[in-house]
Amino acid sequence: MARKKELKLYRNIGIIAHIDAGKTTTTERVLYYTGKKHQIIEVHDTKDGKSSTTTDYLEQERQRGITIQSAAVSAEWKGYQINIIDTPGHVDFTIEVNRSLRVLDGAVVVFDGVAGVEPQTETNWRLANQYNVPRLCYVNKMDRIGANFAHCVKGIKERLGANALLCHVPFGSSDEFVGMADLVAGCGYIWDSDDKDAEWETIPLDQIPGRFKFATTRDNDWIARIPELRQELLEHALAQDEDAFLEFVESGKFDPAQLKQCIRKGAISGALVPLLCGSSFKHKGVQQMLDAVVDYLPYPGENGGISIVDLNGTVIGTQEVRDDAPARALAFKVINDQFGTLTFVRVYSGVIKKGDTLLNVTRDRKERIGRIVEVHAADAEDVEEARAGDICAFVSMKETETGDSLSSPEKPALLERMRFPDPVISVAVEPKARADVDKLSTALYKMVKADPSLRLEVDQETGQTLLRGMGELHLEVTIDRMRTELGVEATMGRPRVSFREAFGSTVERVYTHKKQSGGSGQFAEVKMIFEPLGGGSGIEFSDEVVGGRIPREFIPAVEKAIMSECKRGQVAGYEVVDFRARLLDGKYHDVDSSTLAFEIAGRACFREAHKASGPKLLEPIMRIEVVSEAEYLGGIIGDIARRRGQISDQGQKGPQVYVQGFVPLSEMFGYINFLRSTTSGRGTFQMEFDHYADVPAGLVEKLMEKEA
Ligand SMILES: Nc1nc2c(ncn2[C@@H]2O[C@H](COP(=O)(O)OP(=O)(O)OP(=O)(O)O)[C@@H](O)[C@H]2O)c(=O)[nH]1
Ligand SMILES: [Mg+2]
Repeated sequence: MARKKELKLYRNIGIIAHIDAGKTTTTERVLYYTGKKHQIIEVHDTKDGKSSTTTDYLEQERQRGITIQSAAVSAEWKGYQINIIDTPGHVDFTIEVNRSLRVLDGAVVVFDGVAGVEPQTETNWRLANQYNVPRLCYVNKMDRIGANFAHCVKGIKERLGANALLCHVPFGSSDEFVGMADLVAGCGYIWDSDDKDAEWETIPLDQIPGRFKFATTRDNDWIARIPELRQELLEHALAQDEDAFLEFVESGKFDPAQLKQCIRKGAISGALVPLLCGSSFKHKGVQQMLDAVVDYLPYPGENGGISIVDLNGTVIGTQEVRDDAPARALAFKVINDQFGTLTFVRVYSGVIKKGDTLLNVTRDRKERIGRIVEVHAADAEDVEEARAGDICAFVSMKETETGDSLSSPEKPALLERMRFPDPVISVAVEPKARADVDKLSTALYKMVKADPSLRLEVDQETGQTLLRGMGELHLEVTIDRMRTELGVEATMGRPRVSFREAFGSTVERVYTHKKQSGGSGQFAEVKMIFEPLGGGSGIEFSDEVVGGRIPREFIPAVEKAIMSECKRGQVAGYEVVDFRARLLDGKYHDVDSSTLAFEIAGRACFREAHKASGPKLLEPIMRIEVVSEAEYLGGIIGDIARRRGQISDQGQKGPQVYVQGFVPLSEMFGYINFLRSTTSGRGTFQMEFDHYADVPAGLVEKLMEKEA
């Protein structure tokens, strides 16, 4: 079977933004204007549980009016197939943005026209930088009272560091917003109403000034600046092509098709970020945004292929996006729903057919592809094959997990891995009914498998099952989804901070394990050095034994002992991280030495060394941003200091002020109550994990008491 549609006619894009910017609302409009859907559902009308937007179909999403998991939809626009992933904006669900960006070719970053750049937009922007994803900015909600285009543009340039290319200029703001000037096409669009089927009138640039007299100077100034901004756009964009630029400077002439090519080139390389405006809710600017997706965002592979890495993660090559190449795909999401296990993949090269066998290169396991489906939010449609550039799902895979590489067995290749955030909060989870213990652990296992930002652990002391995640909402939603999707009810304890431990200094230790009891004895001796490493560097084990002083077969036992013993540190039983364990030397006995004896020696050596190193307790430090009225600033800053926080930045944000800083998570529980009472309910805040830092020595005991 030949390709149904040329690769150049595809766009795989994500919609990313801070919470509530209007991503889902925009996606609903896209589905309506592309003819996929005949009715628009509003996010705030789904609480009754009777209706749902296409992408927010989970019960938890409808009730809360927020997106929790990313959902894919596809639509046709002017002959192009546009696959869209609507992502959540809440910080607890960052993993969904992370994995979507990893496999998408472009992104539309949505802004609330009043709030401008918000903390989660910054986080998502950084993620898009990391994965090298070209993007467009769409300043939404221009119809809201207080919408301020200038403030948004400034934030995009200054806080995100984007080389924004102003393609649109709004006509008015709040209830006067009626359309925009299109500086690329050189015309203006004016809608005749807020209705979803309203038509727009296209007028030439020179007629625009005569049409409007807005209530604010700010809005009128934008109209007055249109000729100057058009000139700026032309120069800025044509600079992407030296010849076109020179011709323009000399003669003032340019080819409109070439202008678009220039913007496309700049957008794909990341040199330019086209900036548009609109109001999805009031049905203005969505079609223009779709045109820009087609015009300026890349087709699969246009921005280069995918990196191939070796076992250490070092890049050793690139795979171009082509059908006539070995099959290569990346699994980026696993969900359990009414269809069974669905493994979402992005196919980078080759053609994968129903019935094919692929190699899971990450796990060195063969997987047969029984069924392939194209997923449209809550629905799935069977297809015969998946090709380079496609995003689809394989049904009932057994071995494959998020982040795994799938490849043709003849030409295996490992694709660049995904990076996952560290969970920082944990809760103890118990079944509601005693008899459900086994059901609960199966259900938890399924949830954790589907969400790499969750971890499951058993508290060694209390025997409790601990679920770790990104935040309180994340854990609550997980427990609730277990009830609605898997029918298992559980209760959750109080959320607790995920502390960690580290070595305080480098320690060398010899440990001899010797036991003589009746028959055969046990003997093993290890000499090891433990060195603390910098934050986030993980755990390394190096075998430096020479001359067979410990036989080869016993060395893995020592490594295993360290890797498992480090789960429980000596300060308060938290995981020990960021160290190198070097096995230097040892002794063995022909008869009495065994794997078990070496494991025991390894464990004891670790414990003693950790204790002797002056071990440290580490705590998660959160990056926070508080936004409120200026009059409360003093109170907010003073309180951050009392919570052992540090201010990193503060300034004006539209009519409000913002304060950014770093505060230990253990001091942040219940912060919302403080903020509400201090600011009469007008302040808001956002926080996300930033790094782990040492707990000051004098505080360890106090913190541990609080935890207990
Ligand atoms: N006034 C106005 N309101 C809008 C606009 N777009 C979205 N909204 C409203 O803003 C609220 C949030 O919209 P959503 O589309 O759910 O926002 P989101 O970005 O998907 O939010 P999360 O998925 O939770 O991050 C809803 O009540 C929308 O009706 C707009 O253009 N103008
Ligand atoms: Mg949403």
